Amino acid sequence: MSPRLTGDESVLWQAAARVLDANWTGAATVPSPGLYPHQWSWDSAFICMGLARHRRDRAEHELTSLFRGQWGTGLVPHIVFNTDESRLAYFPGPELWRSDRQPAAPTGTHTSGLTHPPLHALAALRLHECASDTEHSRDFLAHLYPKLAAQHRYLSEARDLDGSGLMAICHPWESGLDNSPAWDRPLGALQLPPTGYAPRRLPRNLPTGEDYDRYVWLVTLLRDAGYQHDYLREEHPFAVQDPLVNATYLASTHALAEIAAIVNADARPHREAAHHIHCGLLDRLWDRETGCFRARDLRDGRLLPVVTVSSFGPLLDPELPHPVIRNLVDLLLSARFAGAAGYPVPSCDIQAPSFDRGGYWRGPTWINTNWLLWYGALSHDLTVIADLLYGSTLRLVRQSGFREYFDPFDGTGRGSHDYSWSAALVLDLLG
Ligand code: 9WN
Repeated sequence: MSPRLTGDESVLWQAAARVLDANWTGAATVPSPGLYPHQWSWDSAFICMGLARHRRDRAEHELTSLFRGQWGTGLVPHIVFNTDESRLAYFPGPELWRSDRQPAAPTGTHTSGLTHPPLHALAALRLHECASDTEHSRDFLAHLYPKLAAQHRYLSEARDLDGSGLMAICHPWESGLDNSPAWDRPLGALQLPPTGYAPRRLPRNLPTGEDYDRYVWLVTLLRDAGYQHDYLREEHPFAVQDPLVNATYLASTHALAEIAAIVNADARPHREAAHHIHCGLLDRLWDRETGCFRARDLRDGRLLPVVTVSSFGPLLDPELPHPVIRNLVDLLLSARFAGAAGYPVPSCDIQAPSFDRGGYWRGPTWINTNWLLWYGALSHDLTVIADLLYGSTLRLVRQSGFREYFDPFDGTGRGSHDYSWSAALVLDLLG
C-alpha cells in the first residue's frame, strides 16, 4: 500500500485487497464468489493490474494460470474452467464447449472456445512497471512473451477477416459487453432453428432466456465446425469489429512491442501491427457523419446504429488524431453520456431507445470501462476527463461497495457483490 494514501483512501485500499484475497482460489481469482466460479480472461487482466499493487506473486500466478488454457492456435479462451465438482453450477460449463475434443485445446484443462478483449500484454507490462525486483520481473516477462506473441498472432491470422488489421468477434461474449444494445441488430438477424438452446431456468437473471438461445446457438455452430478458422471467416453468422475490443487489442500490441524490447526480442512486427490496427480503427470504425466510433457488422458491411461506451475505447490509441479526440470528449461530456449521468460512464447512450439503467451492459456504469477510459484519457493529457472518471469511480465504490455494476444516475450497486475487477482496479487507481 502506498504511504501517500489518506486515512480514508487506505480504508478503501484495505477493503479492496480483502475482496481479492477472498476471491483467490490458490492459482487464480474468480470474478465473484458464487456467481462466476471459473477464470475469465479479461477479468484476469484487470485483476492482475490490482494484484500488481497488492500481491505480485499472485499476479504472476493469475496470468500463468490463464495461459495454461491457451490453445495450440494461440487462442486465449475467455473461460478457463475450475474442474472442482462443486463449482460446476455455472452455465454454460465445459459440456457446451467440448474443448476436450479439440486437438488444438490443452489437455487436462477445460476451456471455452471463444476469446475476450486481449488486455494481457498491457497487464503484463503494468505488472513490470510496478515491480521492485526488476530482474525477476524481466525473467517473468521473458517467460510470458512467446505466449503473448502467439495470442496476438492468432488474432491477426484468424480474426482479421477483411485485412483491415482489426480483429472480429464472433460472439457477443467475446466483447465482454454481453448484452450491449450494439449487438441487437446482428443477433436479431440470426435465423435460429425453432429449438430452445438455453436452459429455461438460468441460475442468473440476466440476460434473458431469448438472448441465451442465440448465444448458445452461436456456440454450437462454432463447436460443430471444430472452431475452424475458415468456417469463422466465411460462414459464421456473427462477425463484428468493435471499437473497444480493437482499442484493447491496439493498446496491448503497443505493450507487446515494449515487452519485446525489454526481453531483447524483435519489436518491429508489433509496431507495424499497431500501426495497422490504428489505421483500421479510423478507416473502418470512425463514423465521420456522427463524429463517433461504431461497431461494424462484417456480415452486412454496415456500421451498427447504437452508440455505447465502446465508442470511447479508441482513447486508448496513443496516436488518435486531435480532431477525433475532441469529438469523443464532446460526446463523452454531453447529455448522452457523462453530462446526464451522476455516476459516469453509462454503458449505453442515455438517449438511445434501448438504454436501460439497470440492464447489465445496456446502461449501467462499470468500473472496468471507466478504468480503460481513465487510462486512455491520461495518455492524452485529458485531465478533466481523467479526474472526472477517477473521482466518480471512487465515489461509486465508497457509496455502494465493490459491486459488479452500478446505476448511472444514483450509483445504486447491482449484480454480484465483491466483484474482483471492481476491487482490483480501485487498487490500481489508488496506486
Ligand atoms: C459470459 C465474468 C464475465 C465478464 C463479462 C460479463 C459476464 C459472462 C456471463 O461475466 O459474462 O462470459 O456469464 O454473463 O459480461 O464481461 O468477463 O466476470
